Amino acid sequence: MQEIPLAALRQDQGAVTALIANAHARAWLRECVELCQPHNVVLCGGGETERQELLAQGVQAGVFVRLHPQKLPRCYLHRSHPNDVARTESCTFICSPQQELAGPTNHWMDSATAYKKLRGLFHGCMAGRTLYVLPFVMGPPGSPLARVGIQLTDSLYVAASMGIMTRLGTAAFKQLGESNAFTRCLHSVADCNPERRYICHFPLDNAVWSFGSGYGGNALLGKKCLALRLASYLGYQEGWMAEHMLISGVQWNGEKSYVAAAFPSACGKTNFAMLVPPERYRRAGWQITTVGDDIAWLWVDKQENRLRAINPEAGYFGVLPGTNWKTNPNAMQTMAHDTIYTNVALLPDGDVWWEGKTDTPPDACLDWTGQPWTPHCGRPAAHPNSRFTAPMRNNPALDPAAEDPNGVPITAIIFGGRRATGVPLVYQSFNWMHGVYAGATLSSETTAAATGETGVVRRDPMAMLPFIGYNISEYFHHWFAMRKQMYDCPGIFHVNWFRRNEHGEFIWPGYGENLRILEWILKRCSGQAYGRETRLGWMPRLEDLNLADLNVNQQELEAALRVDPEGFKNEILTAGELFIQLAGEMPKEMIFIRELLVSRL
Ligand code: SAT
Ligand code: MN
Repeated sequence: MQEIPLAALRQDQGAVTALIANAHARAWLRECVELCQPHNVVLCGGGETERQELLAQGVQAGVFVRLHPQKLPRCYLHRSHPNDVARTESCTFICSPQQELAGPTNHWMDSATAYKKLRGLFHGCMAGRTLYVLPFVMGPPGSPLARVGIQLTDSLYVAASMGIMTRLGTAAFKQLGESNAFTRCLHSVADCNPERRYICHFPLDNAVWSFGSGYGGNALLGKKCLALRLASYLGYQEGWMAEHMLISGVQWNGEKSYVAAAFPSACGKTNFAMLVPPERYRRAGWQITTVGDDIAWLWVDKQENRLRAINPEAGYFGVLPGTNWKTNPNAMQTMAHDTIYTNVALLPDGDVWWEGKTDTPPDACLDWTGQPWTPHCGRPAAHPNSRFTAPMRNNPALDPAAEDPNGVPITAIIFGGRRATGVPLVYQSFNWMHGVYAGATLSSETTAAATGETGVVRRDPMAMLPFIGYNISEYFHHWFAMRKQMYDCPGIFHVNWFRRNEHGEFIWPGYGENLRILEWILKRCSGQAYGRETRLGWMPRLEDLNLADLNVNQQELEAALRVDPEGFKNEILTAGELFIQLAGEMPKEMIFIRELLVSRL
């Protein structure tokens, strides 16, 4: 951390040039300082010592609570403002001169109007506060897709979190050199007033202005704002893709394969990415390793014409409720040290707790807002969207290629939603085009990851509805167009772990057992498994799945593997809403596939 003297910054004296050699970055910083008028400016160079210093300052300032030093070494608790606990999609805008760029699924604001409004809000908003300058790289440095961003923020929590989630510090300036190609990320929590909360993206200016929230995707601007919304638009222009996908490595039968999977927020991406194989599989040498748990950047390499992927992030921002030593031991180990816990309960001894961490709740604790809590008080102890922020190098199952600038080759793409009824456990699309249709019509029940009602079924194309930074019909076109770059393409699959029986219980046990479905998927991709042709796609029969030692109701499972005609019809009909929304803009491939499906009814 280096303090930048304000006077020197204004006059651009040698001291500042030595700290920030890039003239574009320097000029932009000067502009933002004039606008926000912070009391002082601190440049974060990255590294462990600096992080500990930031955290210690946070403890002093009441931003962090230090947790039990032996049970949770170098771990901290942060409580966010109670009105600021999840992404707020209603305050998230794509800003451009024409609405056409944002398309029908994004909130849009005219750029000039947005800049005017935001300049008004940012004016003087950091008076008396520190502005942290956070240069960061998304992606392994040296990767053809790696991107530099610089976030200016008045939040210590954000500064400490960005140090975990991105490759923070001077490495970014090294990667950037003299170039102007960095994402300008301006952020202030201000007074955290939801009435004055704006997360504005300017795809044409490679900029994000975020005001009035300190939480997750609203505030850690490298994540959803840069790595998905802006990157998706960049990828569209440059011929690659930014997707809301985990990337896992699978060691099996002497082979190593990689899959990418898209599930909406809080539908188990982190759990799937860190899956521990069931005992029988472990004995047979199966192993799952994590490349990424939330975002994938995918491109087609020019030598082999195959789809490859990197994880642009350096850490995980994972959901806590339901996470425990049984459901996700790798996550538990990952967050055992050097982790920031947000909105969990604090135990009297300085340990933390959340619903589902243990079977029996603690007798007493402080809930996520800091209020005394007991098991029968009628409130949850942790917020349903409480999270851990941990560096990926803590993950005992980190894939050896997680830092490889050349990424990993992708064998299968998996789309999944959270659906109680109607959608079967797994099917394989007939081809890329049909797979794109399956992804584009993905639907899921809403979760606590975003504000609003939970449990409502909504269409969430490619699990990207809140993250496509441009016109969704162009986005679909781009998916179809990507196929033309590939010689051979990954198989595309659809899964639903969340189907329930008539008593409302999950039919499929999920978690580690999902590997049984993954085995069928990988074998399909290498021509080693049978698939039955159904109206929906290729599906396994019961005997095509390895169900040894698994305690599931065979009848229910069989039903979960069937395409029921009414459910199928209903899916096609309700997908029609998307077609109406996109009116004349829907790619013709989508229309043809839908006609084919209808003709199978
Ligand atoms: O967007 S967040 O980073 O807050 C989490 C998510 O919704 O996936
Ligand atoms: Mn996510």
